[in-house]
Parts: sequence; C-alpha cells; structure tokens
Amino acid sequence: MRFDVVTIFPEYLAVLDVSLLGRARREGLVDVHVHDLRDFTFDRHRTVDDTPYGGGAGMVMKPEPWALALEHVAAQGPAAPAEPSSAAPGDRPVLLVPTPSGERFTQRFARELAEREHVAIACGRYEGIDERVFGWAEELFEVRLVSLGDYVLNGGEVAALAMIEAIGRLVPGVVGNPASLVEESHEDGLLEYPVYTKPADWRGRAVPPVLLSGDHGKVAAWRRAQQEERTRERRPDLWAAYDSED
Ligand code: 6GU
Repeated sequence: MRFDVVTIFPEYLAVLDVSLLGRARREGLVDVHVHDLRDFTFDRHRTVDDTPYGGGAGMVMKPEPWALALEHVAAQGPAAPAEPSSAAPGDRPVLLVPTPSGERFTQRFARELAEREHVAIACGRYEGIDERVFGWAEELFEVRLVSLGDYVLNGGEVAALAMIEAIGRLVPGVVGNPASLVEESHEDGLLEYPVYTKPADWRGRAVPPVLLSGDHGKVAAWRRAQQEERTRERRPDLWAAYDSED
C-alpha cells in the first residue's frame, strides 16, 4: 500500500525509516512518499499561509499550493486514472486531513484504511487549511477529516505518523505474527489483559498463579475477566458500548 504525506516539515516524517515500518518499507510492503508543500509555491518566500478573512488570530493555509500538491499526489497513486473525473467513488484514494475538529480515528477506521491501495495525508499547520480545499479535493479523493482525540497538536505531522503506524501495521506481512494483531486492545472493543514474563517472583511480586496452572481454559477466562474489569474502570465509554452489544 502507498502513503503520500504533504507537509511543510518533511523532515518530521524521517522517523518512518526506523523500526517495524522502516523494515516494511524496505521490503516493499508499505511505500511512503513525503512531499514538501512549499515545492508547490512560486513566490520568492515560498508562502503557504495568509491572514484569515473575517479577522481573528493566526494564519490560514492558502488553497492553491494544496490544490497543486494534491493533484500531484493523485496523479502518482497506484491506480491513478488517466481522466480523474472518470473515477468511481470507490476507486478514489483516501485523503486524511488530521485536525482536532475531525471525526475520531479508531481501530475500526484503521482496519478499513489498511484495505486501501492509496492513502494521502494533508498535514496542516497554523489555524488550518482554507476550507474550500476539502470540497475541491472530493473530485480526486475520498476526503476524511480525522482527529486522534480531544486535545490539540501544533500540526498534523504527529497525527500522520500515528495513523501511518496504526494502518501500516495491519498490512499483511508488516507484523511478523498475525495472531498478535487479534489479541490487542480495541480489536474486540475491550482493553488488553495484563501480561507477565519471568521471573515468576520479581522483587516480592508474584505472577498471578492461574497463569502458571497450565489450564488453558482457566487462563482464558481469567484474561477475559481482566479485560472486562480494566475496561470498566479505565474506559467507561468503551465499556458502555461493549456492554450494550449483548
Ligand atoms: Cl489529527 N491533528 C491536530 N492538529 N491536532 C489533533 C489531532 C489531529 N488529533 C488531536 N489533536
């Protein structure tokens, strides 16, 4: 699968070269291209922002560099149509726009995106991108404004890294043992159970005896109970949604 990230801080994405995703890139499982928004400006100062209509604090990202950058990205995608307007909605690549005013990015959403061939990410800075860009981009992309949670980051880059990791690790082959993907927090609507390794007694703290019993049924029941207890205590919101399912 291919990711294209547009940002004014391309060096921010350098960490994608390391760790699991770095290996996946070298093995050709995940292809990540980073583009500098300023390469799509033509003035001496490579200007990407301007003052907001209606007044107010801060600066707004100008629409035209975004249009040029996103046209460039759409034309590079794995399934770029010769004539963009002939693309059916299902074949458009996805454009993720990280913003605290977006819909929540969840494990379910990550799973859906891991099935796509091409995901573009538009990292805004300042007070945001001129709103008209999102409507304009619908012709080329399925546009989704997404938020990681209810707090504010300075720009979309850290969110882009988080989303690329969350999506990329679900691409077959990226995580060595696929079984480790199913027994994880959020995969079944519950938080993960606690885990332990040797020694069985560590600084006076014992591993829960059931885990040493060799009784797989008992272990599974204990883990399930732990998942439920943690979810109830730490994430009442998830627990309410889970509890109302059955
Ligand atoms: Cl996705 N972007 C920004 N800029 N801030 C955020 C966020 C995203 N999610 C939470 N805060």
